[in-house]
Amino acid sequence: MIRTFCTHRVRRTEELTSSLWTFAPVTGERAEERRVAVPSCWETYPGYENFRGVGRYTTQFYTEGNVRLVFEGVSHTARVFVDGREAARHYNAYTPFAAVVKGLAAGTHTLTVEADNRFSAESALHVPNDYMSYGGISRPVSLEHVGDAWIERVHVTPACKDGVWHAHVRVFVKSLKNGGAMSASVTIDGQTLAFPPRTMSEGETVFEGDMAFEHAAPWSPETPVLYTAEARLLRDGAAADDLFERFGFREVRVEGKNILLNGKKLLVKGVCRHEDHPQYGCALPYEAMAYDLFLIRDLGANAVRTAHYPDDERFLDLCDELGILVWEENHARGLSLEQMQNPNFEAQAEEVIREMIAAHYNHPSIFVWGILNECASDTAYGRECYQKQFALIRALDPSRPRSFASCKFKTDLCFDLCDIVSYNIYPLWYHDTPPAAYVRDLYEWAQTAGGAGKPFLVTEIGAGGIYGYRAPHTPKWSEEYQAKALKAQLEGVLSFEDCAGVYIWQFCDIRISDEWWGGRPRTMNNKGIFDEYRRPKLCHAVVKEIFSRK
Ligand code: ADA
Repeated sequence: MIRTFCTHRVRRTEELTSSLWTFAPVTGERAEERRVAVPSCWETYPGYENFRGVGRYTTQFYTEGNVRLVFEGVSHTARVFVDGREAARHYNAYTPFAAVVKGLAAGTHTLTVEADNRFSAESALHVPNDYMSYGGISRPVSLEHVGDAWIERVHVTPACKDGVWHAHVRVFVKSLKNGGAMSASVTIDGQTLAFPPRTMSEGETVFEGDMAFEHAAPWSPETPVLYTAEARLLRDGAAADDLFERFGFREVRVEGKNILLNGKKLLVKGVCRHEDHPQYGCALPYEAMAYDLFLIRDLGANAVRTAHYPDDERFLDLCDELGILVWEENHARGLSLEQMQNPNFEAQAEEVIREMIAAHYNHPSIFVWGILNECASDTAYGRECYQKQFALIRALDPSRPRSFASCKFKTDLCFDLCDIVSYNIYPLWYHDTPPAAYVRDLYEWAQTAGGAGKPFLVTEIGAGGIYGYRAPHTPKWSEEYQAKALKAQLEGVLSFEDCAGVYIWQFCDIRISDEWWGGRPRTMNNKGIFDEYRRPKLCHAVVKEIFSRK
């Protein structure tokens, strides 16, 4: 499954993830081949639990003509070959990319994907960290049969004017050559907008226009109503290609200290979640994603923060369907000034933003774009990077507010650049400070540092708890201490009238890279409400009780 809904009726597509692929290491001493399922992470193959290197995946497919191979995620650097010829390269595990191969002869062809999860000077974002950079084809792969022109993507921007919902639609068409007239149409809820024919030019052609809907039902966490935009590409009136996208009629605005969704003030009660699981690595199957979201919803949470990278599209589809709000952010965690000065950093971080917004633009559940979690926002160079990335987001999507999670406390230089001020804080864990006083102190400082009058979010708060470590004297790392700390933290933050909400760090315990400074028990991040097997800790009942309060 690539999406939780049908995306084509004309374009022939197939997932190349049904039969087993052949896997073999390229680096290291081992050489044996084995059959593996895709998507998967090689850390889940017996003997490869700690393999950091290059692995090669191979499969065959039968086709003729032009094909578009779509990779939802390869961790963390990919080289793609078709019949031995390189067809694409891509850096970053968390954003999709495609390889287009023209004019294949009828017959069976070989697809080879080399994935590399090594840390190196070339990789500015995947670095030893407090989460795991896995290796493998970690998200689905699909084979699409296309002609000389196809619909690359469809973006729908909803807006409400005088009580009437409007949809501004853009159909991005990719053409392999110049010439030939093609037209397009978009159908939403039985209404069709037809575009007149245009002569295709090699590269991208955009058809765009507006549609109005007197009786559209809005999307909200309470009523997550979704609509499908059916885009068609026509040649001489016949459908040559199509792409269906799903969206919701909703608007997000910042008004003073409030975040408004369809004019209603939001109070965020969320959790931060990594894509991590002891049985799957970061390649969680659809059912496991759904299970996580059911647990999150059962907590009484209404929001998820995708720490610290763009998530699998199927997870976002589920959030759309369940009405769970999403803070999605580009890929970065805790990069120092020196790490941000890696010559590849800016290009790699900005490319993630482009790919994240291009792919995830239509999800109504995403209400804020985040960047650069806990990076060097307290430095002049860091500020330049934040400024460029916020400008890029504004250019790609002016419809959503922008923010970043700071840990720089009273030294941050970037609160004037964002629409929402957000802090990661750990009172009662990294420092024994009363939470309510601490969050108020930071809020008041932010008012003097560019954040005046803006919404204020706590994007991380929590404490460590080792599942099964029970101790009545409530020492740190016990489940009792974690429950006690989270109670004080959540009550302290949610009682602060100028706070727009909170994300708990974090949903579940996760594996971290051994090469990081580590020092964490089990070489895991143990601040989950659940352990890595999704077993609830004592704090689960505390969180559920507090999140259920109105
Ligand atoms: C930071 C960081 C998280 C995690 C957390 C912790 O806030 O953003 O990824 O490392 O600290 O557990 O200390």
